[in-house]
Amino acid sequence: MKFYQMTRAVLCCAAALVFAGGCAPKNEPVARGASGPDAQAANPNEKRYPLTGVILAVDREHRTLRVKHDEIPGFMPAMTMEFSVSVGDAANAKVGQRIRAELVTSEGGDFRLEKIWPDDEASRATMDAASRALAQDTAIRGRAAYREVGELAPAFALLDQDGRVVEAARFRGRQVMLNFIFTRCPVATMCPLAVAKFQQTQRLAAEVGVADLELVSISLDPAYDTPGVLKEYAIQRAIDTGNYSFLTGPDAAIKSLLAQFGVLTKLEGELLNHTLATLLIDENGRIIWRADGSQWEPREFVEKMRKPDEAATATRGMAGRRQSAQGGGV
Ligand SMILES: [Cu+2]
Repeated sequence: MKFYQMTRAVLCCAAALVFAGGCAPKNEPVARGASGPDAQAANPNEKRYPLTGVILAVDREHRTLRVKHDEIPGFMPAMTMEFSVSVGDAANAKVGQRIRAELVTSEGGDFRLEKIWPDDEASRATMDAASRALAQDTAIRGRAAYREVGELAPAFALLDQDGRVVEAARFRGRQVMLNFIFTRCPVATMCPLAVAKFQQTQRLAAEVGVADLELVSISLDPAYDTPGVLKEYAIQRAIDTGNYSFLTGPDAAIKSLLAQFGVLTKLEGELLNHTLATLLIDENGRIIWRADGSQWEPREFVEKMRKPDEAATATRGMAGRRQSAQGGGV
């Protein structure tokens, strides 16, 4: 397979990464469920229109939103309507929130919204600025865009599974475990396994008393993985999102992050092939460990995390040194 050979060649000289295999069986079309976007796009009775508007009411039980939408050129004038949405989008919807989405109409007269993104001025400005800075930084770093262990992790501003803007700075003072996944990944040993291992790590870390851990999975398929899609993914897997966030955002930002974190993706027809990397970032934002491929163990990461007793020892040690330094000075 060409991509495999190419990645091996690139990786051999760039870094000792291990290509973990494609995200779909070779030479076989990806089976998409009836709810997959391609199945929807292929449905001749459905039409799609870009829509912007403001949420006026949320009915979580019936999964509907009342939205005051702007004019949809060539289809309908501005008006207030009710739309059905997914479980994740219903859970995330907030009254007064401005959104952009795709309006899907079917022959039965059903109006549904998909690909819902928060579209308020403030979040957009924060994410666009961060995305531009990140793209510029990646371009300037050029071939050195890939950040080695020991370097600082790049800054970013993305949206989490609740549709909230999350900036990298929020994780300062916390230990962060980070990877890239996508919700439609059809290969059990790739993204689904990576997420399951993050959950195991989350439990194991809590058991040994690591209280400042944040787990972060960034989508490498932002065209499909909206906050609502990530929300549903987390709900379906009963993920404790107290300290495990799923992030998505502007395509340009994701591309830069993939380059800087050394993860390769390639769309081959319907298949999104990608490598896997798992990173541990310390309280100061420095990358202290990475594992390439899918063979890492939760235990090896938890061993590398700073434990509360170590933190106390380090503080005591520092205090001790300070005292003796002061003593020496007097
Ligand atoms: Cu995958």
